[in-house]
Amino acid sequence: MTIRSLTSFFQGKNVPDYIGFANLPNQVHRKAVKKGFEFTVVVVGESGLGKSTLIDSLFQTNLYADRNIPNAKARIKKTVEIRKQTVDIEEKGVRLRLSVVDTPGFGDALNNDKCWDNIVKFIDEQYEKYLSDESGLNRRNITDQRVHCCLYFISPTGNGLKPLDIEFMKRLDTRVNIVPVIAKSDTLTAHEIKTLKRKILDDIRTHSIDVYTFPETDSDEDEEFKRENNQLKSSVPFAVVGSNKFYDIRGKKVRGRQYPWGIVEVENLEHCDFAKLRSMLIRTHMQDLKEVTHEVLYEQYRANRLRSGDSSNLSYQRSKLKRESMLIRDNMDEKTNELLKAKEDEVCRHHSCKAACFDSILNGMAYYFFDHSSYNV
Ligand SMILES: Nc1nc2c(ncn2[C@@H]2O[C@H](COP(=O)(O)OP(=O)(O)OP(=O)(O)O)[C@@H](O)[C@H]2O)c(=O)[nH]1
Ligand SMILES: [Mg+2]
Repeated sequence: MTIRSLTSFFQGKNVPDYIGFANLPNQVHRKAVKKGFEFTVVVVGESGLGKSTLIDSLFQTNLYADRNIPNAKARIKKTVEIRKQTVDIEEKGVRLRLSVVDTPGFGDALNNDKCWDNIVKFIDEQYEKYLSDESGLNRRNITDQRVHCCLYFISPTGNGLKPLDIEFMKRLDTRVNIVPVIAKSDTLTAHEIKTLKRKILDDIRTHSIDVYTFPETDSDEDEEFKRENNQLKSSVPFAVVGSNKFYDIRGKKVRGRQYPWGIVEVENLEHCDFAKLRSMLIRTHMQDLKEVTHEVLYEQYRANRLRSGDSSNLSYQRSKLKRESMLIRDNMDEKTNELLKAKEDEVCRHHSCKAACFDSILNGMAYYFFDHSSYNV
């Protein structure tokens, strides 16, 4: 709109009888859509549990066309191997930069001692990168590569969590939102799934593992959302099935797994929780996962980092996760608070120094103009 048309808009009979700030959400929406979204998921779990297949099924992109299955010899030596792949997906004009971090081979090597090290290191590196980008000059255009969610695959054959799962999850839970899933749930009966879910939840509670907690819904939230939120909450750990094969069922192409007695449909809610997991990740809770990552987990990393001074001797302190970053700040020990206060004082000093400089420049200019005008007179 040109200045002329704007003027005529406000002078003519088109003057709106409202101020217009009700349009703010649209502005925010437009800006966010323009910028696009970034979301990173890491899949963790024993080898062969169907991680790569599930990722294919979830995001409908064949990220793993060039899959390379290690032979027995390679497995003995292999520790953890991190593979990150990024795809740009667009749906109805909204761009999503999705990154999937795969950890093939975990639990696959003969010696699984400290097999979490590389994954933990990878997650920390993303925080470290974000931290240094934040203190750089181009803060406004930071690409967020932090890991927002970890799909933790639990074996359907176990009796709850294995000791390795517990160790692994405990190391991850202060760093990333863990969403536990029961892999290959088509190998279990409905009753077995129910029992395994209960056992896993018991283990999570007994070992104080902080998995992702769904946000409480506000009382003014619409009923449909409340119902969906509760339904998703009660499905954790999600019992999933993955497949990259399609079958014709009732005239539709359907993702599924064919058995002699019939086809397990991946997206059928009566067959497994796949559709619920996808809903939660993409449609209903992606933003919350990102917020918890930024406001709770990253804040915690940052505080620990300030306390330790440098990333190499980071002493990671477990503390109960809270959604509000201010609560975390209240919980920080005195030393961290002192450090943060010192930093804030420094910033204040910097600002007042800048203001003083600015004042003196203005005064100097006033003097200069005054001087010149008096000279001219
Ligand atoms: N029964 C069943 N089999 C599955 C399922 N998902 C994948 N598989 C099969 O399990 C095997 C391993 O699947 P992958 O997706 O490669 O497993 P992964 O966890 O990525 O394995 P690594 O990359 O070695 O860690 C393949 O033969 C899949 O077809 C499932 O939901 N149910
Ligand atoms: Mg894989």
